[in-house]
Amino acid sequence: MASLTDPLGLLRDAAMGAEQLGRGLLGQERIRLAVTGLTRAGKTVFLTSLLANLLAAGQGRRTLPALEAAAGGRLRGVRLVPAGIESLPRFDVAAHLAALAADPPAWPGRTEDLSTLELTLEVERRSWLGGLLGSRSITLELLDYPGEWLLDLPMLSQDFAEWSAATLQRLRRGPRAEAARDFLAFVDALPAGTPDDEALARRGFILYRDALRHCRDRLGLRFLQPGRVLNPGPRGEAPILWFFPLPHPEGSGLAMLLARRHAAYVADQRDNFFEPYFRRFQRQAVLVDVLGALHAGQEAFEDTAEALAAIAAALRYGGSWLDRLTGAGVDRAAFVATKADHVPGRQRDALAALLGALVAAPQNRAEGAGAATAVHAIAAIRCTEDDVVTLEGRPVAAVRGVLLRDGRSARIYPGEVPLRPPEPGFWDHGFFEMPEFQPPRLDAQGVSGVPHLGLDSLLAWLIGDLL
Ligand SMILES: Nc1nc2c(ncn2[C@@H]2O[C@H](COP(=O)(O)OP(=O)(O)O)[C@@H](O)[C@H]2O)c(=O)[nH]1
Ligand SMILES: [Mg+2]
Repeated sequence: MASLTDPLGLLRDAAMGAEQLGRGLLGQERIRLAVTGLTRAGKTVFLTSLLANLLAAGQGRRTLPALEAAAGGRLRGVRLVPAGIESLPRFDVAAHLAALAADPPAWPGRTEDLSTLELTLEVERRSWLGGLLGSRSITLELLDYPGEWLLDLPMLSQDFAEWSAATLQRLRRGPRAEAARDFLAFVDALPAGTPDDEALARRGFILYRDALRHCRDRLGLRFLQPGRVLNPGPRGEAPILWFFPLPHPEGSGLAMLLARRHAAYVADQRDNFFEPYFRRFQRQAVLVDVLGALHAGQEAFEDTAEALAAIAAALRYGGSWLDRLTGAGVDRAAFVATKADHVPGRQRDALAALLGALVAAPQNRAEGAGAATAVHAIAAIRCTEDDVVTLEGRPVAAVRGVLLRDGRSARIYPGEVPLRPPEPGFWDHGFFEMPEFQPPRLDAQGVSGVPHLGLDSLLAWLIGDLL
């Protein structure tokens, strides 16, 4: 059994149990749940909390009541399936739980964003009179992949010239132009028919990559392509990534080299990511840091909205070439506003409403086929309690939590979450305080789960019907 000095003993026990269980599981039921979101949306924290709370529920704790209610029974056992011969990285649940169990507790470290993990769930069924109806074993397969890659979907239908034109147009707009100044100066100086020169191609790629990183890290922008430049994934940075948009994208020489790489990249994403993974998963959670986008300001918010619209369209559209990718797979997709513990109670409803407005923009409304969608506002790991502060003599709803930067408890008035995408005037008031909170410490044996807000209701909607 797990001991106090071995905070992750529970995990080891769970893995060992799964080995025995695994043998009897061939041909058993399987639920495939994919989780995505742009960098820092909260994917790693979400999966860590999901696992901690499922493992605890398997030990008899009532950590996910809405899920158990939807399943019509109790989770009797939850086990990690031990690593087999998978070619993908495994979600490092032990390291993430160890971070939360440390003193002081820390957030899970940054991850390479493509990983999988499998669990077996044993659900005990009871009739409404309380009689036991037996139990079922179900394999839950989780896939964590970077949302940035979904933004490559529109690239599948563009050739290099079309992609170059659209990308350069976006890059010349607003604050992007400043972030991309060196890159734009470089490509604008390249005449049509520039000869094929590897050093030049390399230099252009590095300038382009730096511009994308600047847009993401300093401006909070999200609609950035290609996704693997920002998030190379387990296969690392390879020559097929070394392209960038050109003002004269046609003809021979450099243009042809970049066009060949662009085509190879698009084909590679289609064959090695969209086709094999996207298609196999029935259920999809799309995590969005809506509060972070509000906090980052108008440009960042509108850009996040544009990225989200592209992702939502990809998941919902029926009858198009996208349908060939999505149609066979995802039949339920939940859009999830994360980190909702940064705002007090009523504002969490506003947060869900705002996300609903963003993903239901008219241009995304699917006709006919496509996944059923829902919006949720959750905190995978709840770090705050609701509280009240006085603002200009008036009591206003606030939250109270321990700040990561100095370990002190603070009451924070976050500002008001708008119900709809805000009017320009909204941004004048400098919305939104959003400090990093310290996560609550995981108990030493990891048996009581992790406090959350709404994780169980989300899971009930996403997979409850399959349990
Ligand atoms: N307060 C709070 N912060 C969160 C929550 N989820 C994520 N965060 C914060 O967001 C950061 C990024 O989360 P992470 O899961 O690593 O994002 P990823 O890049 O999508 O995997 C974390 O380090 C936390 O600071 C949450 O439920 N509550
Ligand atoms: Mg991560």
